Amino acid sequence: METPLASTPATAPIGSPDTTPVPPSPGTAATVLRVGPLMPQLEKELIAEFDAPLISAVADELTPERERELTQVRVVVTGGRFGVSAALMDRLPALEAIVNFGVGYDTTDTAAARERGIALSNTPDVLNDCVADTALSLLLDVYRGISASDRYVRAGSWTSGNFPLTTRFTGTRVGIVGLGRIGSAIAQRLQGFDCRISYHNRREIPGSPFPYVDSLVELARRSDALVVAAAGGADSQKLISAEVLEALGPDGVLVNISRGSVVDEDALVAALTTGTIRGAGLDVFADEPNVPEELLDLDNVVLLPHLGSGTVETRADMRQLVLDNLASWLENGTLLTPVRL
Ligand code: 8YV
Repeated sequence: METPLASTPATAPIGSPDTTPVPPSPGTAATVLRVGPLMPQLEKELIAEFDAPLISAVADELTPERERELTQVRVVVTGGRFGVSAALMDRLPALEAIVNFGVGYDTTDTAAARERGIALSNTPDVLNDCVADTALSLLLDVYRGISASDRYVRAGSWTSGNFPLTTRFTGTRVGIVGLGRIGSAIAQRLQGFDCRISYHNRREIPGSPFPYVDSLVELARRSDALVVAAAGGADSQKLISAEVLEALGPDGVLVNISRGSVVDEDALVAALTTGTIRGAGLDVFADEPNVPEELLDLDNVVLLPHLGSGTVETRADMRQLVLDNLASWLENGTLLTPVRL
């Protein structure tokens, strides 16, 4: 049974008369705003505890009453898919903190938040394992044709002949783009497959056991598979370009578990359809939940509906971290897992 918001140690004192925190008192309607929709259990708890209203990330048309309510909002709880734009921040004059469900916060305008002194938290670490497991699943699937051969069996094709031979994954050269928390969890798993790992980051990581390659094109050239684990946002926009895909080459495989925006999706579609690279495993897309039409019929691509962190256990941990960040902010104005803005 999941711990309800009200019984966690960090949240228990909220709203209790003898521990009155920073005014206006937490628990007042519209102190907390949901920008979502969010995970249903989290929604339930935010409604029960804070009577938190919900708006969409765009929130173009709101009733005057709702607009008035927004002027009292101190904390927004949102998810990586929605975030808080500068325009929405403008409608929230009392906003102090944004609590993001998910490690990625590229949908929130961090420059606007910084300027206004608005704090931001995310949910790092608790999802490393599941996202890394997803990256490995994609690699194995693309190399060994797991999804494609499943389709083959279901279509009754096995009775007319064997599925074509696939390619060995163990021992491949894997380039990790973004050796952060998730990238490191991926590297740890790849070692179990005797992969030769190297990585590209903005900067070399002192003491890393893996060779650093300071040019992404060069990393692609030296790798059989590239795994994208870099954070999304303006800095990483279309990092995986036509040139990088060209360097990866006709035997190369691309796996992306970070953000669709990190890959030039048009270039990727072209590379997959013309054989510039051999295959791809994608958990994320530029315009989710819309997936480029051209990819749907390709057998050399595995397409997942952004399920990297989507296990019962990890989502429960993410939800708890969101609630703990929220409680901490309302109690003492600090976040447990703040993002450095
Ligand atoms: C979630 C994610 O699916 O953490 C992230 O950045 O992309 C995923 O874990 C997403 O954040 C849910 O909104």
